[in-house]
Amino acid sequence: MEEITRSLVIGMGGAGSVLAERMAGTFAQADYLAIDTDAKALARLGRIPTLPIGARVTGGHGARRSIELGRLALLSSLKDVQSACREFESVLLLAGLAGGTGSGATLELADELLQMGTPVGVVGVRPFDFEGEKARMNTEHALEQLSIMGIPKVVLGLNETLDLQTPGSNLFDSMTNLEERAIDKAIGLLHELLAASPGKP
Ligand SMILES: Nc1nc2c(ncn2[C@@H]2O[C@H](COP(=O)(O)OP(=O)(O)OP(=O)(O)O)[C@@H](O)[C@H]2O)c(=O)[nH]1
Ligand SMILES: [Mg+2]
Repeated sequence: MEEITRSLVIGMGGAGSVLAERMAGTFAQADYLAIDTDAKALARLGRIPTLPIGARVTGGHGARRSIELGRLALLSSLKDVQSACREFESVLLLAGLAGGTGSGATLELADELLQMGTPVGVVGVRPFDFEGEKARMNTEHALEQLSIMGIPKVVLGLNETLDLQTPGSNLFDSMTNLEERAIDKAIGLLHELLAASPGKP
């Protein structure tokens, strides 16, 4: 258990931040941070530290589903992000992969962590089918790039949790259900990262 305190869990973008905040409520053996291009979304969180990125690129209003804006936002705040990650032995990124921040900033940060020699993993959320083509393409691009980088990942699909059979079930239930499973997966991946970490004897 002792080693796990050297891990940082970062929620990337809106969905990632919500996930990180929920995980912080159930799993105390890691440090937490929420990173987003959307200042208002960060202000709604109460439990974990926040780091706004890319204010000059997005005006603090989010990356509007643009991978490119998400990437630029992360790069424009690189020094702040690097210093937030530096002391940790491993970093786990949580993200809704359909978002501009959840895809672009996550990819850029994962790449940066690889260059820093910090073990990094990703727990990603696939969008509902009804979110459309842009959401799907962002997600596919992010998954492809993470595979090319060789980054360990676990992906959960919102659509698969959508229960159309049971009366009274709704989107909120689907999201909540997925969030609980994502947190279990995140804890598993944290342990894997630590086992692979260079600081391990
Ligand atoms: N489980 C869960 N999924 C969410 C939530 N909010 C959004 N999502 C999913 O995550 C995807 C990405 O949305 P956001 O997290 O809002 O996007 P973002 O990463 O902030 O990116 P931009 O807003 O484009 O900068 C959405 O398409 C949904 O599929 C949430 O509260 N819980
Ligand atoms: Mg957002």
